[in-house]
Amino acid sequence: MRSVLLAAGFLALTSALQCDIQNAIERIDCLPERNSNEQRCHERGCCWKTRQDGDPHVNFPYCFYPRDYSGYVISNQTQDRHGATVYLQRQQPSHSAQDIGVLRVEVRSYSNQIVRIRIVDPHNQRWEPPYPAIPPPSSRIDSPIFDFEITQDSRLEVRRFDGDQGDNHKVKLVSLNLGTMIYTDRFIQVTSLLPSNVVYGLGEHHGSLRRSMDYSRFTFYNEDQPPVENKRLYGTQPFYINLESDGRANGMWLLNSNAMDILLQPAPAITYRPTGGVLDFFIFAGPSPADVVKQYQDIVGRPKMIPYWSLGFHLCRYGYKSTEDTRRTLQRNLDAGVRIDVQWNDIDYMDKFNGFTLDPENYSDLGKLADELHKDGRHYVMIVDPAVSGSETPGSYPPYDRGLEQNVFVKTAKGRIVEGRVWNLGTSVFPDFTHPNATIYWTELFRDFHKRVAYDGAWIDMNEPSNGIDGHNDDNSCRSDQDMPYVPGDVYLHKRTICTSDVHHLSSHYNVHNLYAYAEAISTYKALTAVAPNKRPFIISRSTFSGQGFYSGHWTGDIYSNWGNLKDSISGILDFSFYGIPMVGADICGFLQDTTTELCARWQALGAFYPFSRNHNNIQAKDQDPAALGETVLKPTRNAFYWRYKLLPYLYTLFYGAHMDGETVARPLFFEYPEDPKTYDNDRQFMWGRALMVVPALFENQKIITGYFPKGIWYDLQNRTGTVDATSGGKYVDLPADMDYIHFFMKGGNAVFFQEPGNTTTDSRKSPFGLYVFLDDGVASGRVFLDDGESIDSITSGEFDVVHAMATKDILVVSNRSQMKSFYNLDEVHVYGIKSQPKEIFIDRAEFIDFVYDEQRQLLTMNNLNHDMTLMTVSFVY
Ligand code: MIG
Repeated sequence: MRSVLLAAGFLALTSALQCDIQNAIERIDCLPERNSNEQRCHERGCCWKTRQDGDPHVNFPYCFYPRDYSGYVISNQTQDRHGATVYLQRQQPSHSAQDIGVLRVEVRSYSNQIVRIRIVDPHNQRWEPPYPAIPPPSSRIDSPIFDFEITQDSRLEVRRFDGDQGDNHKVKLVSLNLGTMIYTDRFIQVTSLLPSNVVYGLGEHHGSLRRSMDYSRFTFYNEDQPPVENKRLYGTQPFYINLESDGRANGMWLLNSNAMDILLQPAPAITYRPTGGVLDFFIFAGPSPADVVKQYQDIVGRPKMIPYWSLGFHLCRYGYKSTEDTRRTLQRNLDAGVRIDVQWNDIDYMDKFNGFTLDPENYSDLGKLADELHKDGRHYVMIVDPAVSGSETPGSYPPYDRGLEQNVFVKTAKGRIVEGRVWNLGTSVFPDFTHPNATIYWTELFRDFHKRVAYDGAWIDMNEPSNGIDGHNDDNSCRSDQDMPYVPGDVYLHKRTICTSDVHHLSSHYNVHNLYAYAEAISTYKALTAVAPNKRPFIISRSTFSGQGFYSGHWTGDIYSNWGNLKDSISGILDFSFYGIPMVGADICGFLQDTTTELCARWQALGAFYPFSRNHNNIQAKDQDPAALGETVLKPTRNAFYWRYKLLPYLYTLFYGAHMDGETVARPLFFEYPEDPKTYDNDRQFMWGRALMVVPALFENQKIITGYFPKGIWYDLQNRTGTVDATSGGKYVDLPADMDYIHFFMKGGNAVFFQEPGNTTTDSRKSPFGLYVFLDDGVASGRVFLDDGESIDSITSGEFDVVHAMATKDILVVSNRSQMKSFYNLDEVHVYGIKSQPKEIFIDRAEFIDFVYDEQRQLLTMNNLNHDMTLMTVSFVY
């Protein structure tokens, strides 16, 4: 690696502080703990300036580091081909807590596009998360697109070469300020400058997709909290994407599982404040947003393949009264022409809300429902909560008895089993999924329960872990924030969960809290594989940690049935695309409170385009399954889901791209058009891959949707408004906000395979294939991934096909690069953007006559091809 290391040396402390930081927005907080005041500030050797009249920013720190502050200085450094090791020595105390006097900074190239920077205590092993498993550095680092430097003022900079503008032009992607860093046992702070103020990620946090830089604070300590802005939520994803002024992108991930705050300020800068662990940064040099996300997943892992059926529509609610009530609800929707693939049950099915039991009165026949669903080509999923009852008669409740025998419950610092209160009527105890016996224990429970109800997947809820009380049932000795110099988000850490002092096999709850769901997802994945060997596990988890997409999908939790949450569901979903968790959805029609007919009509239509598409509802809320709300909701539901089901071969292929290459499935417009600033704030529309853009109605009483169409040609597959021609540049177009359908457009340049939908995905899979070709400037291409849709090993064992389509206005070739594993029938082709009617069409040199040309739509349709998808050549003669 090319690098320059300049010794900062031990700078003499100047007597006059250099407080003249011209731009207030660049000030770094010197007193981030509570009770900032002038005296404490000066004790720290820092500058104090309060807010001036007319200052536009409210939240900037009054106490900030002088320009020449050298808390840590460089004492020693070595470098080799792949990086550098730098020792830092504390020069003046931070006064935050006991400083760690010597630190080691390890800078390592991880690939040609990835750098890792670790800042550790060389004398003490500090806590580091075991998940996700980090791969070793790439063995071929031959042409890194970045270098790094430690500047005279102790900044560690990572810079990307800008190929176009010559080798000397470099963009500073990261600039970590080591001089002002605070590094104590339970509080760390470090600030880095950002190349621009366009930042995404840092989930799980509610609100707009693009993050505010106005001294915004993001708190990470997984909590069961309905999604609202500025609160810590279910998951921890400390990864950001930064979009630079020319549309290039970079990103950074902090591998740290401790409670933390991350702050954005308008400098633009980012500040990390973890309360433990080490600093372990991965920097992704892009240069496209999609590259950044791929590089991130090279480190944290890519999602496993999902079962095909899980792309169907899922129906759920909290509050079905019985198996029969569940069945009736399903049936009324099927009768109304709603396509449903998966029926779910919430905690209602349990006996006394105890996991792995059945309510003997109302749900004893649940197994029958699962069997009926299977007979009809449908699937069944139910909720599983991690905590099990700790108050049953010994010998009567295996989840507790077996857990005791296998010693898998979380303990207090004094060695007793932690008793909290979740759903169980008495106490609840928490499996410790970091314990070596946990997976065996969990698998046994899953196996036994599967004998009673042949479920097909697991919905893992309450895994923050959530607790109805703060801390423990039997004592209030849980003073989690007492010895913390800094409390992230100013909220005590045992709120709605167990105590930080509680003990897991791997470490204290303080350290592993944010990993609880990740660990549970691993055990659940393994349990499901044991229950149904070689079937892809289907898991939807509320809580998440970085890299969890490898094991599970996610839904965005207890959102409200209101218009704001309908709109924000888009950013909620796109956000998880960034994290390598593409199987994500929001509760369609909203969870908390009553929905309305209009809201639910819009939401069903939008939800048809969530990667994970489930209508779910709270027990107190009125029914919101489409049939319960009548034709206003049913019409858009039938329409939107017709298209979803028809285009599933395309959606599924996007999941293949996610699994193989870390591509996103649902993605924001700026992923496809990073050079178009009009896309940066657009979180009202989104795309499926590069070919389909959804332009939904999101507001009450909406009559017009002003859609943004980036440069290119956009075909209207539904033939509602016609083609939008934006070939000469991106433009806004007003669309009618009709209630009975949702707008989506297909981007010219793509070829998209489809299947005429049956009632279920199982049925649809039997239909012949069709192909849409959307020409842009006379060309288009695309592919489809084909396999049995459920075997874990279909890719590793080679039991799959990838069929490609390449088209110009003169020729269309459908081909498969290797031996076809199965027979697939291509029966229809629709070519959009053919400017004049071909005189003749030949397929594999034989004349083909069953075609029609629609001049107005410039659409050529070929029917009854009945051709296999191994190789087909179509020529259009004009
Ligand atoms: O304390 O199982 O987010 O989807 O319906 C609430 C009942 C527990 C929270 C989940 C929600 C689910 C509910 N659960």
